[in-house]
Amino acid sequence: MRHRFLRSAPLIAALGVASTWLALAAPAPAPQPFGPLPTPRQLQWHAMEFYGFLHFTVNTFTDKEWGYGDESPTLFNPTDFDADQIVRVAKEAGMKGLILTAKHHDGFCLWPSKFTEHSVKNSPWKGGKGDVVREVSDACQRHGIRFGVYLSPWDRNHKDYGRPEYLTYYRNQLRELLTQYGELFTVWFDGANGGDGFYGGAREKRQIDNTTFYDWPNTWNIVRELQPMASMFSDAGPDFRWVGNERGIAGDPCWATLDMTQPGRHPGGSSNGLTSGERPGTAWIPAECDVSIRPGWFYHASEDAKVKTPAQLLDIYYQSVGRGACLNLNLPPDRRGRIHDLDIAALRGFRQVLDATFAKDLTEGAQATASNTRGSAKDYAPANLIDQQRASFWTTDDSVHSAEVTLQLKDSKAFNVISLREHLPLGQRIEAFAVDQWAGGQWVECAQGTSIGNRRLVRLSASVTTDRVRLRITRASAPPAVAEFALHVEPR
Ligand code: FUL
Repeated sequence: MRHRFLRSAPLIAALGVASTWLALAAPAPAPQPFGPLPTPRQLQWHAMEFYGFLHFTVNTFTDKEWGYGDESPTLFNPTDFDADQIVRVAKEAGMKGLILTAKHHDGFCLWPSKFTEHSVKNSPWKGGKGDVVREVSDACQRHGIRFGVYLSPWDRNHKDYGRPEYLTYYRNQLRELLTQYGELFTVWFDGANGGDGFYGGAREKRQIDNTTFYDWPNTWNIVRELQPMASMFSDAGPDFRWVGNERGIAGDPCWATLDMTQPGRHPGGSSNGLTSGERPGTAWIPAECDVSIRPGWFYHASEDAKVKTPAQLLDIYYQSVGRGACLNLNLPPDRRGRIHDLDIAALRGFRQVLDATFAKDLTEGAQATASNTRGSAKDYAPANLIDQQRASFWTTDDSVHSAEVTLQLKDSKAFNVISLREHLPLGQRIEAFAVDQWAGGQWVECAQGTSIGNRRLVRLSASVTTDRVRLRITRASAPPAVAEFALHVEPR
């Protein structure tokens, strides 16, 4: 309103030159947001892009993926546990945070919970005085990465699992984790549920109705109250969703929104539609791609030869982060309580290529021009696409939904990776885009795609050499708002 007021011509005339200057400098109003929008906590999560999982429990010592719940706590005895080593490895790989399985389906707690004896306090490790959650959260803080927890809803050890009393137990444990280990960036609620287990000695099958048993809305309220900036994961949100597979691969397209009125959706769950999301949707619930660096989530010596190669990890990165999702890559600590050398070597190879690729943006020093720019050219100028600032963006007048930006590069450059980002606070607006190169006196298309969202990486099969590139927004539901158009070289 204030801007419109300053723009009113008779008033400006009456106020004289100084006000005219003010009117010219006043920013043009931003476009209206479109569709469901991310919250500040989700924006923080998006900005992380790449973080890790740590699967560690009695399974590490029994060589299992799912413990039955009858494992003795004495089995948990890492010989050389080193949280600093684990966190350093994750940080050097470029991870911005780590999520620890504080309790997996077997029910064994990696912290000395007051509410059970089935924990590290009855393990020989550190004479029962150890606390893995404490050590990993402290190490994350020391090394400047974020920390989050996984607390399995399904508990094959607890006698009350399947009964209302279990919910009290689960929430008590959640409160311990939410209050004793500093600021959490996420609480990760696994969707695997019910079946046979130890259950306090009953050794039986217990089925639950996962649409009602956990009363998720009230459990989520506890997280909101105690850790308001923690983003919560479950199959269908509330803050970010499962991508529908454990291979680390997002759909193409991968929309950041879901339609929560679809049949089969319920708090904490969903049966379909998670891989690509839905557009325009009713809620901002972007995808996380979770995958292990090895076939299993827990360490098994038998999988030492099956650690994913740097090339496989890169493929995953481009198909997760590069499709607007976050990548949650699992690193399983071994029986020493450290990340194995083979995993470290793979991560190093992967990181080296990413660093070499993204260290330099070839659009530096380019001249950007647009077919349309909203309001004063300065506020929403196409130059904002190449200023390396996430907060600034190029956008168009309200009536313009398809538009293009041309970059005249400083000189001829060869590139094979294109990076695009939308300005997320205004919602996911773009539905299709294309990129052209200037070749032999004409524009030649070199890439096209659909969803952009937090990030779209286009990996070209062959490198393109040109001094002029063009981004065309070919379909959008609102004036496009683009924060980044960058060009990189992946060494191959
Ligand atoms: C699944 C679990 O059953 C696996 O053990 C693992 O924790 C994976 C991340 O989620 O649902």
